[in-house]
Amino acid sequence: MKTLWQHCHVATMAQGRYSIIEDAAMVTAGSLIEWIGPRSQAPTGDYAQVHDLQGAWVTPGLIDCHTHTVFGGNRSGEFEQRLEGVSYADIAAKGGGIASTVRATRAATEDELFASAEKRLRSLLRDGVTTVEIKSGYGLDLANERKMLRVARRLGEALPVSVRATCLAAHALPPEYKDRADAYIEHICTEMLPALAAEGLVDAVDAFCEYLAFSPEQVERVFKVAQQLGLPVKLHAEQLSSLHGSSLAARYQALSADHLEFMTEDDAIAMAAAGTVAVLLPGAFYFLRETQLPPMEALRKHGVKIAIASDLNPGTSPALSVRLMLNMACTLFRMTPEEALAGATQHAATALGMGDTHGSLEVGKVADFVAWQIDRPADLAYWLGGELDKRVVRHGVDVTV
Ligand code: DI6
Ligand code: FE
Repeated sequence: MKTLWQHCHVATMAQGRYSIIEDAAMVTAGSLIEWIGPRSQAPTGDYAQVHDLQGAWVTPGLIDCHTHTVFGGNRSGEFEQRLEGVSYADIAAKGGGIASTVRATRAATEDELFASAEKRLRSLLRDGVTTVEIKSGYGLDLANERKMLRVARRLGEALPVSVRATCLAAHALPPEYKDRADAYIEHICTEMLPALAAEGLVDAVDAFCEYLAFSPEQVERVFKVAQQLGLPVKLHAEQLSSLHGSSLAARYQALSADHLEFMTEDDAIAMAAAGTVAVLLPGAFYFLRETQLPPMEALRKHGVKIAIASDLNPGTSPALSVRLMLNMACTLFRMTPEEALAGATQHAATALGMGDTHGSLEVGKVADFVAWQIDRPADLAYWLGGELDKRVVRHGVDVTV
């Protein structure tokens, strides 16, 4: 079944550039793009449907390539306490911080986690997202990590969005392993990852490489097992200090290294050589009032692909809009609106290992796109959130919510 979409301009985002086609048309056949180009050259044919996009700007569907959408409770109470002067250390000593989200996530049923995550995910979808990555990492034992990953899979079945599920068991040390980080890593490697992978719940493996989380040596043990299981890896690296986790990630051909405020030029060289995408997370930078900027110059100079994501999580980035992240990437990191949009389309797809099928509007790729009623593509990074008038198409079907 062929469909013609016309009366629009397209920012195809091919090669991570706007790659604009003015007065364009697109032909979709089922879930794929069969033809795209100037309307005057559109193939004539017997179309089952013809859509007038009313002068919209069409872009690829937005891709949020780093989220922790599934979690129990939230930490707005801690946010308020901190602003009233209670220190982070005091909050943590009273069982707050990440530990409180682990408790709430463990206490929640799968259906409860699904219901709360669905609301957050719908916010992202209303903003034009058609693909999202969702991490585990607040369960921290086999049963609870499985519960989180099952919720991620169910969200992808229930909502019009492609979900990639990432196992982040090495996110934090669970209380029952206090002072026994190596033993927890061993448990992840011998029990959790093999079981979760065998159940088909894992598309990629992630870890938090940081002095207050896991060391590069511990992360490498997890990466080795992921490699044996045939799973690609990603890494939270260089968020608070420089441990060169991003270089370690590059050695394992990681899809991405994420955060990166404290990375060095040598890390950028290693990532460029490996094709590892730099996923920058301006929401966490903003929420933590970080002052160390990611090394934009080094990333650009060495040709590292840069993606932008929400990092949606209850502790450091309660961000429900990818477009707001595009704005922050521009204002905080001085990215151009074109770079930012590439970061939430083509480069985000590459950060999920989906770069050949998603992320740009080209013949043979999946027909996931948004027709925005805007004046120019820069509008997507310009408005601070809010709702833009638009139509969202996924797999060739209008799924506007
Ligand atoms: N980096 C972060 O910013 C979050 N996780 C991570 O690895 C924090 C998660 C939380 O505080 O709940
Ligand atoms: Fe994260």
